[in-house]
Order: sequence, then structure tokens, then C-alpha cells
Amino acid sequence: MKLLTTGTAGFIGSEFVRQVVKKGYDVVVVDCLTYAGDTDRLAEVKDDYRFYKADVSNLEFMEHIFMTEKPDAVVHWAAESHVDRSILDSSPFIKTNVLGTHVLLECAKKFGVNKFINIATDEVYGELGETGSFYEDTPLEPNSPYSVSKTSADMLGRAYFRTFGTPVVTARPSNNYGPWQFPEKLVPVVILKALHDEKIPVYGQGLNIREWLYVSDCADAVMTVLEKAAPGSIYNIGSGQGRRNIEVVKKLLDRLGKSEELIEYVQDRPGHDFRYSLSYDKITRELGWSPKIDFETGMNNTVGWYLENLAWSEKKLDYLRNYWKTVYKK
Ligand code: TDX
Repeated sequence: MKLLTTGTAGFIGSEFVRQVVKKGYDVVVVDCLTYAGDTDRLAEVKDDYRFYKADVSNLEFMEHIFMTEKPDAVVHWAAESHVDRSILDSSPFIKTNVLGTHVLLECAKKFGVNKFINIATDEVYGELGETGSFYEDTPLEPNSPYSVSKTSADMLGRAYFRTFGTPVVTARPSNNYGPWQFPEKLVPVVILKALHDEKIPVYGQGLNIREWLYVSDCADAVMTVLEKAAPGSIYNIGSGQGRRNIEVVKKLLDRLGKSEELIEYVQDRPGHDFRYSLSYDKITRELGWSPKIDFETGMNNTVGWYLENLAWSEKKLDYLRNYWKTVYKK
């Protein structure tokens, strides 16, 4: 089967490519290589995919790629993904996440594919208090410019299935972590800053809760959805491993042998969602998927990877230090 995958020089998408290539799929990678994209992530499988440096919101170029490659299925990972950046400037989020998804759905409708996996997020549901979980039929109440852009993309997929019969399947994963994550997200920010004995910025009191899903589990779930899900269906991809941010930070500092004195409580993220928690019963029951890597193991693997591959993150340090200056306020 020939797969057209977008955004797959990114953190989660590249893990997906590494997995599907090993399973013998014919893979086309489409990525426009923004600050967060990096083909180093695909070095291990560099001879096993075809690459197009292309912006998914460019209809003409995307049509050309569909015409040339004639993919059987699309797995659409490409997205601006960082909430803090969407607060600083939401324009790229609307362009890539909303317009880009629209372009891809148009191409899928025009050229025909057997399946279109639309990667969404748990953030489409909004936030929870201390208890409860999101189910696939929970009403969508996104709060940040990022999550609104992802919800728009999610809903476009719904519309194309319902209106045109485009075989869209929606996957809504929780917070991913693991090797190769760009150090703007919590886990690699903590690791990289701690290794340089720099202050670790924790928003508010660090009490917000996220559900931590190891990246290989997420990619494996999307593979399962690709192979088994019915068009029009929606699946949450969770881990059941909810943790307060401060617990995550302390766990990482402990694992790195660094002092908790590095923690600095900074101004909270505007509109900061308190808690996400996904029920992933449906994907387990219907498709037989469940996560394999627990929080302890995943965090150990992740720290181990960053220690062994520090050069990769350090190449980005000048860029990151500039970005960090704009985002963290005391
Ligand atoms: O420096 C930080 N300090 C801090 O306290 C950063 C970067 C984050 N945080 C907090 C904010 C969140 O409560 O940690 C939590 C996790 O933050 P992020 O890593 O920015 O992720 P989050 O905002 O939860 O969104 C992530 O999960 C859902 C991804 O970025 C999204 O793309 C995905 O859809």
C-alpha cells in the first residue's frame, strides 16, 4: 500500500514513518520543514521513502504530488502544534492546520483514496476539572487558538466524510513525549534546561494535568487505525498516565540528578487548560489497541535518548534561547 504522510519530518510523524517503513509500506513524506521539522529524524530509514518539501496549504503543489504518487491512503500529521506559539501568533496555525487540512481533503476527494487519517488532539474537547474523562462523543469546546485550529481541521474531516463520502478517520491522541521531540514542549524543555543548569519554567503552580503517551505507542495506534478503522469513525488515543506538570518536572530532575531548586514558577499560560484525560476504551474494544509503555519506562527511555543525542538538541540552542526569551515571563 502506498501511503502519503504529511508532517512526517516532525516528532510524532517521523516515528510513524520509521514504523511503517519497517512494515513494508511504500511511503511518501511531505513536509515543509519549518523550525520544528528535521529530516535527521528519518536518517535511520533514509533510503526507504520519497520526500517532497511542500507546504500542505499549497493546493497546486499538493495536487501535483497526488497526481504523481497516486497514494492509496493519506495519514495527515502536518500541523503547527505548540499552544504557546499560537498565543504569540495564530496565523500559521490557521494556514497550516485549517487551510492545509482543507487542501488535503480536497485532493483526497478529487483523486480518491481508500483512507484518510486525520490526526487531531485531545485538546479539541476543552478542559476537565479534577475528575472525569473525554469520550469520542464528548462535545468539542477548544480554548486556545491552537486547539480551535485543530478542531476546525477535525470538523472539516467530519464534513468531507458526511458530505462527500471521503473515507476520513479521526484520531485524537493525548500529550506525546519521547525521543526527537522539539525542545519547546514541556518534557524536552525540562531536560535541556536542566542539563545546562538553567531555570525550569513551570507555569502557574504546576498543578495542571496532562495524559502522557509515549510516541511509539501513539504511532502504533495510528497504524492500527489505518489498518482497521471504518471510514467516518473517531478514536481517542490515550495512555491512562495522567500526571501533574510539577510531578513530571520533579521526576525528570530526579532522573537527571539535578536539584529541584532549578524550578522557577513563571506567569501562567493565558487560558491554560487545567486537565485532559481520554477514555481510550473504544480503540481497545473495537481495534484491540492498548498502550505498551508506562510513564516510568517512557520517561527513562526519553531521558536516556536526550543524553545520548544531546548534539541534536544543542544544534538548536541559539534558536531556542531566543524563543524562550519571548515566551517565558516572570
Ligand atoms: O515550559 C513549559 N512549562 C510548563 O509549565 C511548557 C512548555 C509547558 N508547561 C505546561 C503547560 C502544559 O500544562 O506543561 C504542560 C504541557 O505543555 P506542552 O508541552 O506545551 O503541551 P500542551 O500544551 O499540553 O499541548 C500538547 O498536547 C496536545 C501538544 O503541544 C499539542 O500539540 C497536543 O495537541
